[in-house]
Amino acid sequence: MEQASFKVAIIGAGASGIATAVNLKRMGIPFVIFERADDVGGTWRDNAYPGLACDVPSHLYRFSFAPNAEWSHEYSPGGEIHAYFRDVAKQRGIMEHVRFSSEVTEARFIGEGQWQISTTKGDGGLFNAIVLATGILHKAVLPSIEGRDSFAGTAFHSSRWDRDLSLAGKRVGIIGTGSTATQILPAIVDDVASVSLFQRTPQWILNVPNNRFAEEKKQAFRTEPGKMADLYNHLNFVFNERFAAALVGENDEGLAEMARMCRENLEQNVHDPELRDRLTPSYQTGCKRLIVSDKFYPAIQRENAHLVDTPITRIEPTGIRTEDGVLHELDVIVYATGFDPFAFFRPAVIIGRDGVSLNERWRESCQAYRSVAVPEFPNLFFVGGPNSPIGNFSYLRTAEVQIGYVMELIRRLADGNYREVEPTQEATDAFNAEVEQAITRTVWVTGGCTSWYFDKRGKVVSWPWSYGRFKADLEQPRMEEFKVA
Ligand code: N01
Repeated sequence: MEQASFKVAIIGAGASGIATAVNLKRMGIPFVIFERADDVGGTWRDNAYPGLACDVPSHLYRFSFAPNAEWSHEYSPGGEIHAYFRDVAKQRGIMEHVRFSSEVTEARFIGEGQWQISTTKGDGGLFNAIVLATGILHKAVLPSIEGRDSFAGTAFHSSRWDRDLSLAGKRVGIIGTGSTATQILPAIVDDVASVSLFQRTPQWILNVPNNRFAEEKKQAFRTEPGKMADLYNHLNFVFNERFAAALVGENDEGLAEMARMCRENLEQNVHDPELRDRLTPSYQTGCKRLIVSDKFYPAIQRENAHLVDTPITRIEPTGIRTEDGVLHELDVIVYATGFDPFAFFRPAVIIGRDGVSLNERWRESCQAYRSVAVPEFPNLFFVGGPNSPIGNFSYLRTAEVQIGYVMELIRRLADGNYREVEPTQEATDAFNAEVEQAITRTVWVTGGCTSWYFDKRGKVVSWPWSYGRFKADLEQPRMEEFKVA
């Protein structure tokens, strides 16, 4: 028997919030989305740096329920992905459910299966369940380098790119060598007077061109949607089952092949042996998130591009000084220094049963039950929660699998089967113990690098098994591992 007033709050109108909303709408369950910004799109709204593109193929990086024949490239530019999410939200009638510019400051469990939500706009209220769809890479990290605030030029984090900024004729410094920096550098090298890349650790790079889709190909996708479905399934297999399996120790041949391809890319495309040496990582391929680019090596070899691998000493008003005493004079500094993937819903405050604070509980380590729920926080669910497969599968597939599972629990709540549902502490501990053991076999741990996958305890927090296991684990809730009331 459905409860007449049952209502769900979704926090965040990025990809996972939109997909959650589409599912709730399909099920006829009322919901509201709280979004702190004034537009949907999450990370694809926030990031606007030159060269921004997805490193997951376009025909996989889309919702399973919303194929798109119009992608311009094999790997979509960021602006196109943002437009896609906006279109899906509009076409599926999601926009009218979004409370824009309304940041959730607190969610408090008040008993009787109810949560009280407070927002900056004062438009919160009571809800029976919450889905936290707050994204993974939204809290920018600036490096703690001495003198950072003394720089007299323009400086900003890569995710805060000013779309009106012109870099023409400027001397630009980029700190970092992750996916972001390796996309920015080739995109600006033609415009700037010079670009210096401050590298602390080199990266393995797979040479993958990003071709345009010919009009005939798009037309074929439009007229025969089955072709898009086949491609989606094929890419899902290659990416989630082959590539991801290689990272977690279940496809050693695949890992060796990836390593060979990256080394070949370096050897064939970086011509000066000294530069090649400086660009050669000392850790195993796949340890850090693999970079796909056919543009980075050509760009870093351009005359006005400089690789600076002497450690940074400090930032001064006119530039960056390195340990060899050299001052690299700059007009602009771009911090491509990544994100804090453990911020989750924060800075909001979440208070569960008996006043227990999730912020406190997750101070050192964020632990959840199968990436989607936490004991003592009834009816509170995560999409992209702790131990989500962050370094391996396509995030949209990950989110959809988690949403399917969460929907099953929400359906039971909405049907009145129970008023409250939360995982048991025993099941949560058992899951986390299993993760801790399994993660030691993954290349993220054995590969000899550090990365943003490590938490404060120095432990990698990702999904240490195959995509098959992820799907199987989240196929159906095992109700014996939950407490219900
Ligand atoms: O950040 P990162 P990102 N001094 O954390 C360096 C996704 N993404 O924004 O390796 C000097 O990877 C740091 O050095 P080190 C994707 O999942 C996706 O590039 O720690 N350097 C590193 O080189 C990706 O993995 C797309 O030694 C400092 C860099 O900063 C994730 O976002 C596109 C430093 C940070 O690299 C994050 O990528 C872009 C310091 N004090 C991003 N501090 C897609 O295509 C940090 N660094 C979908």
